[in-house]
Amino acid sequence: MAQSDVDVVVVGAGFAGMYLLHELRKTGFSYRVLEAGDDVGGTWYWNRYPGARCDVSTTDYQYTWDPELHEQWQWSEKHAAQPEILRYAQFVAKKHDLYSDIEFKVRVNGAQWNEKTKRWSIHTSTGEKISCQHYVMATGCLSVPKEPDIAGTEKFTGNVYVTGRWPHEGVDFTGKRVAVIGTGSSGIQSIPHIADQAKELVVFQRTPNFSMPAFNGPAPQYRVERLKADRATYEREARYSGTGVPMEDSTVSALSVTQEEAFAMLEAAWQKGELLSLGNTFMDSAINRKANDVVAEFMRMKVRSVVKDPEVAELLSPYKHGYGTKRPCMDTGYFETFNKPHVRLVDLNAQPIRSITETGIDFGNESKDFDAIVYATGFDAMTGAIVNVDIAGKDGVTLKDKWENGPLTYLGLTSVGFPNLYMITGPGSPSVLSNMMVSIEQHVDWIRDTLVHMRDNGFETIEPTPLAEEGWRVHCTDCADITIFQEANSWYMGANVPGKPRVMFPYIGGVGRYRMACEEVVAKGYLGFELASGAKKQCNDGLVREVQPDVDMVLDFISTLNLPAMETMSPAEARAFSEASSAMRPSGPEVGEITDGVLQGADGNLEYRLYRPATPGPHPIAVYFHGGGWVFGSHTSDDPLCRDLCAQSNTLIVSVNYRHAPEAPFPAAAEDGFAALKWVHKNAAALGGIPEKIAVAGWSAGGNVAAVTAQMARDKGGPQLSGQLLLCPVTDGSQQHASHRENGERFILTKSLMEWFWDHYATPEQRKNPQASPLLAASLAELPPTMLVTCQFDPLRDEGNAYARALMQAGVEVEHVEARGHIHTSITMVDMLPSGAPHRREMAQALKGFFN
Ligand code: N01
Repeated sequence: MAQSDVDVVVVGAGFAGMYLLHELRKTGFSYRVLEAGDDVGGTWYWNRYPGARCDVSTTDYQYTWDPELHEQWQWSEKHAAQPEILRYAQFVAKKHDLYSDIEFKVRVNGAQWNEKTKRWSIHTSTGEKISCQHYVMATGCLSVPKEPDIAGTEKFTGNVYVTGRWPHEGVDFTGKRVAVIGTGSSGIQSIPHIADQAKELVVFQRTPNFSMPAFNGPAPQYRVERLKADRATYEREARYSGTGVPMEDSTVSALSVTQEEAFAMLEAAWQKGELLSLGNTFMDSAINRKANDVVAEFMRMKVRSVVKDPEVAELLSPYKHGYGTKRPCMDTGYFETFNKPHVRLVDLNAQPIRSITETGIDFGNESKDFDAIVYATGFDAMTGAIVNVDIAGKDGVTLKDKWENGPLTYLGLTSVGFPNLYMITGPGSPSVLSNMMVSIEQHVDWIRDTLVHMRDNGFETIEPTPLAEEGWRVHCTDCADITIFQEANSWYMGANVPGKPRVMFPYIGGVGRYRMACEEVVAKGYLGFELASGAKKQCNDGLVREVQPDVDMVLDFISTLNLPAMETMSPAEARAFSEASSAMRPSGPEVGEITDGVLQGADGNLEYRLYRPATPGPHPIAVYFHGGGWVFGSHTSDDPLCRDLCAQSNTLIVSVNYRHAPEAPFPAAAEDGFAALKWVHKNAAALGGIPEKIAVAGWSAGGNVAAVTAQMARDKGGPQLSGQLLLCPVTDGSQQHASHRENGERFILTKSLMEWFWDHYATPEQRKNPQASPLLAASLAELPPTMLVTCQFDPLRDEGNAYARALMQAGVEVEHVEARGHIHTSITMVDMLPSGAPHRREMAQALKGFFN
């Protein structure tokens, strides 16, 4: 007789449930494992349609927790077919005697949290109520087939099949007239097999999909060899990789090579026959639509090379979504199938289905009879299996209600209001964007370790805090926002199920980065969780990820370079270093014209670079001052930002090479700033600008020069400014603000580097002068309208914020943007950090606004 009161209830006996069962047994918990099917295998139990295969190589799609399996189980192919994967699951279940502890044909109908007893009550389809402390949903992400939302489905009297619920005995289509609706992975894999048997096959396609041949055969030799040589390193690489399969991250932009070169690189990846290699050819295909178009065009070229009828080839070629933004597929002979005389493609956009009828399908202005209809129409992905169970947490609130506008989880594992509930590969974790085996094992390990931790430390409950959950939602959104995934109507976005909220369901920040976040949470005493038992509580509340994801990646990359700190260099070395770094960045957008010239500074000539918009002039002018701590940088050093401002704001930018410290210390930069403004104003018409429409702009120390120049223009009788644009400006060298300490170490501009800059530029006494520290000016009244951007993780944040506040108090019109998750340098990194783009747009808008 099974216990009705256990430590843990696990729902699902796919690869996740099986491994968790093994671990619970090993760590001595009592448990019940419930499975709706009558065997193990989960997705590979249900999806038995012909041609079903895994498109991750068998070298990677297998358990790692039992090393003996690598000797005891030999895969026959690179991409294992469903029957073999199911046999593998059965083999593992037998080997570890898992069958004896799994209850098959049992569904969970409901689960309620009891706040008094601190336990879950699980209601099963057999009428049983099981009480448990912990409740784990190992129900899979693609386990609930979506209802086919097509009129008349109930009318058809012929045979109906759903790819995700395929008959165990198989189906013989020989001599039959068959319709397949849907061309996702399941359709694309099954269609060639159905075509082999059917007398006539009509494929109803709403959206063509990207697919590459599986080139099935033996497992990739180079992976086999690496595994043989050092399995531990290989597995570790997989766990910290982007997708859960070891792979070198591309450092090549698809836009930095010719189309010929790009296609040659894609061809090499194609020939490898690895889906993830193809998507990984370029560093920017997921974040830049133009880069993605290069891959998409390559894929369309491949379709054209196979499909003989050019019209059919065109219909099979995706144009409306980017490569990878809907799950790309792997096939065996899919496109070739459409060369067969008995196979027809119907484009549902031109000929929509009017209704399924008793005998067939009415579409466009045709009616066609079929013996069988196959629905390959997909799943209610990621949340379907979770919200279809009536799960009521604290105060009776159901997960379905809580997730009405999109799933809210902490780490994709847990959710506020649902203590001791865990989801394996849930929404908000890499899940379906990863090699599922790696993600499953990680979640099982995390849950096991958490349960053991709670038991060892006498905690009864664990629940995320609202702050942590909201922070994770924001982080997941930040990750998705820098990609082009949200443009597509994919099931990743919930777009395939009518009424489902449109959000990015999986975490797109990468498997390794996700794992590091989970590890950090634990290392920081379960950061963002409350652990409790009666009056005993432990809560280290906080956010595990706050820096913008692309900025974080750059910081991590830089930390691997072990670069010397700039403040340990001489000014000459620092200048050379800064120039070498600048040479490696993307150039920024095209502008109408770039010319270099010389202008009159306070003490001799200064170089300048002029960026002219492509539109007919004359244009408003922004006199721009570069960053570099008054010590390095030049009129060309902020080139990408100046181009971006010029192109987006339709403003003529004159970037000035003011004199640098220590050769020309305070007040040289300030005096040059003012002199340059006067010169540009005087020569505005000759430069193609409008003298009455002139603003100053600058970043960092250049922001300081711009702010001081604006004050000098006010105090010295003009020129009259239309505005000042200050990005992360230095405004106060007289004191240490809190952000100097808080953000003083990890974020490129460090506290000690800032001190080094000041030491070269101005003495402590000079720093009290408003021409060094504009915040200290006696009055800020009557300064021009201001756009001031400060960054959350900038040491200069607080002095920038103080300047914005002081300007407002003085009655100046101020737009103050506090850039969340950004660092001192990130907004200037044009075409490198997409998260900075919205702020650059805001700055350009502000510039435009100054002149209107
Ligand atoms: O489902 P899908 P799937 N009328 O949602 C169309 C995994 N998987 O079962 O794109 C007409 O991708 C729909 O059209 P549209 C893998 O992660 C893995 O194929 O919405 N058509 C689409 O063409 C995969 O992504 C493997 O416009 C309708 C298709 O049906 C995921 O499972 C193998 C329609 C559904 O495609 C799901 O794949 C198989 C309607 N009313 C699956 N409704 C491997 O590892 C939907 N469609 C190899």
